[in-house]
Amino acid sequence: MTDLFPDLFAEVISPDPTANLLPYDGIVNDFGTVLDDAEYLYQALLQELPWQADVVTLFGKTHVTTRKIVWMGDAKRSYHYSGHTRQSTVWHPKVVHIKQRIEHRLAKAGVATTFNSCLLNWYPTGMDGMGYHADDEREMGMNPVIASVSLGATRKFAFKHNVTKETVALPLHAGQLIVMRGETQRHWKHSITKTKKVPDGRISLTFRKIMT
Ligand SMILES: O=C(O)CCC(=O)C(=O)O
Repeated sequence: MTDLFPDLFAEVISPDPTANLLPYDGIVNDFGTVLDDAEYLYQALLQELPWQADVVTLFGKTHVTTRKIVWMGDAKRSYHYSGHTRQSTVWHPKVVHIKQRIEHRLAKAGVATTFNSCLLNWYPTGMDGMGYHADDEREMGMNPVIASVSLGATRKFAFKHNVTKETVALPLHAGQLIVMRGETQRHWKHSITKTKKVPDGRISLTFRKIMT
């Protein structure tokens, strides 16, 4: 395993957003801390959003997760993953504001894109995670650009290559932005690994562009 930041709780100090964290078959860029109001946003989104349990079907078995989600986006969009279709709720103004800040940051780095949906995940403690999966649904097109922003507790984000099984992991801190793009979803799976060491909650916002 390539552990890019061996100390999970070390501060990420101005990483180079042009550097590719993956060794091959995809692109992941780390923009470091881009939200300086992450603590405020964590509390606000926790209180203000209609969090619901997620339903995941794997190998024919359906599970209700302790992780909670909100799927937000432009009107009348639906999105299919893990065997289930979700309808988006209307944009929350604070999420729209985060989206605009992320799009602006990406444009400055030459990754010009706009997002029309966002999956928010709330992990109440470190014992809530998300297993290895790829965001490779047809609705997102061939090589989707997915921007992921973290709020709350630091958690480990791990990638595993489909064929070589090589892994790459990095901690995601409050306010940090990473972007997955290129062929990443075709060749790598990603996960939020569970841990007993993190008692606190975390929210991730993954901004995507769904094709009509
Ligand atoms: O919580 C995260 O950072 C990962 C979320 C994720 O993998 C997803 O929404 O597909």
